[in-house]
Amino acid sequence: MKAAARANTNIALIKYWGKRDEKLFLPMNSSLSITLDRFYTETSVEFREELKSDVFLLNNKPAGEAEANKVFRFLDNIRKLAGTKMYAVVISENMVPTAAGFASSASGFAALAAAGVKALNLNLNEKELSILARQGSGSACRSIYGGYVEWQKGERGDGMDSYANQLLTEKDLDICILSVLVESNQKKISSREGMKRTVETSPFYSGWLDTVEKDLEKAKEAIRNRDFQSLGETAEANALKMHATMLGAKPPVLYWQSGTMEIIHQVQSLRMSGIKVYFTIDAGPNVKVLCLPKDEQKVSDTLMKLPAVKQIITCHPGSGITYV
Ligand code: 2P0
Repeated sequence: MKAAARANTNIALIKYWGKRDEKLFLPMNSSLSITLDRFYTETSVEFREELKSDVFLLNNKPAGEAEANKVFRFLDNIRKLAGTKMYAVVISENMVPTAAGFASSASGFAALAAAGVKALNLNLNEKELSILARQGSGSACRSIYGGYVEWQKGERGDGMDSYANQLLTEKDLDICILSVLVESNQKKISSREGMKRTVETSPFYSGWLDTVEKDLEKAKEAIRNRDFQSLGETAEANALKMHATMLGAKPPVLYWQSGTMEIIHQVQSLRMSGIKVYFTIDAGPNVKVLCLPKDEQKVSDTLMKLPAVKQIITCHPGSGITYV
């Protein structure tokens, strides 16, 4: 009873920020992302009758307790679906370097959901797989699909209408996503903690909720029309709004470093020179810069000259789950 799957990570253009149900990972707002082609998690899951407990190896080592417990709790969800009590050996390879500035939880739980379900021969469609992956980490529900993906927040208390679906495949619209890494020694506040504190204490959070669904509609229209400028403008504004809500939290959540600002200003100045280039920022100091493939080299060379920039990794839209 063994299967293995690979899932790519994703970057949100309209951000998921805030939960209405922490246990089921139900979001306050819908979101939209691009699945990327460069960073992935590959996971094998083997259920065995004789095991007395679950085992989780991450990058060839037993995982830390906190990490392992998240995985074991997630396996409970799969066991419940299958009506089995069998324990499993989970072996995960993370090709999402921490330094790349992407969370590995999206690709991690998407790959685990896909491999676990296949190992038990459960017949889940993509929607059901997305609902399952969501319960490991919210953003994981988007990594089931390739290309451009929307996560509908849903309304129900049981989360059965909170899942992702694909808007365009990775082949339909190529854009370039530069992951621009900056120097930082900052102790990180996890996304999970950051969004919780924001929802509970920020007076600006209601402003976020007032406009995020409009941003989502604008982004979807831009994707439909292959309008890169509108997509970039909408994504950039949405990211800034998300960070603005965090600044109002108590105590404030500030992920930016001085290098983050340098990149923002350089992107703005490239734009003044006529290049269509935009940025988005997640729960960390690194910046993801969006541009058209024809401008990739110029944008990358210009940003690399900034002293605060350590490394740039160039990504494009990538595929959804694959079985290996
Ligand atoms: C996103 N982020 O939409 C947002 C934008 C970070 C900033 O999803 O608590 O690891 O596991 O559901 O998905 C990162 O948070 O949080 C995230 P949990 P997750 O991509």
